[in-house]
Amino acid sequence: QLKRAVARAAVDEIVPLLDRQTVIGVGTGSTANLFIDELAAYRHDFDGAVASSKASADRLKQHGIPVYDLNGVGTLPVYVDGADEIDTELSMIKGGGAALTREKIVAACAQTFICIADGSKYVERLGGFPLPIEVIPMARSFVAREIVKLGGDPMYREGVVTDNGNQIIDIYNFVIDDPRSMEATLDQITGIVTHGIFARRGADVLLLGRDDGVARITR
Ligand code: DER
Repeated sequence: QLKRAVARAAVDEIVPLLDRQTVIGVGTGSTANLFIDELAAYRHDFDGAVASSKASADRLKQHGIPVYDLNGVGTLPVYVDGADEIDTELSMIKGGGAALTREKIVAACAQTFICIADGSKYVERLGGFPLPIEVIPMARSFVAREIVKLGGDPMYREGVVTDNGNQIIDIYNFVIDDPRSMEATLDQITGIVTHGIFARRGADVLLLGRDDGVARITR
């Protein structure tokens, strides 16, 4: 299965970075979950992990892997996470799992971001996947109006509350020709906590699962 192959490749990729004191950053989603499972099987040569969601923290703990608060650790050598889309510059759309804020925070603390994904996520241009944004609840309608001005179709992700107590809007029909520029534009909109464009801080390595094996792609 492609996802398990990239999850295993990610463990192989990080082994040279690990020693008994190492704490790594771990993402959220079905591919990240398989990475956690593969990591657990390898479990003897690193100290623990910082998780980008309660769900990932729980999975790590179930495997007996120590989970640390980000405030208790310094720079992480590596962050391993999936993506909803990733382009040829290794810019990503993330947030399908509503964990984008903590994912972006832990990624910001890591030296190397390793993205693990199956081939369907690799695109020429971002925007086919609706762009998730995390908003402060009272600002949801204001942000939606600002998104319409930018040409997107905002849809409130009903019934979802993030680990931070905020809400998610998904932006449909939103073509992102220049991810870095759109990242800066969205960063200006008051009420947006985090948007799902990871361009300024994109991935450093992509492990892409294809029928013929796992491709290792760098910028
Ligand atoms: O929500 C997220 O950012 C996840 O990383 C998501 O983008 C990838 O989830 P998947 O591995 O289940 O496709």
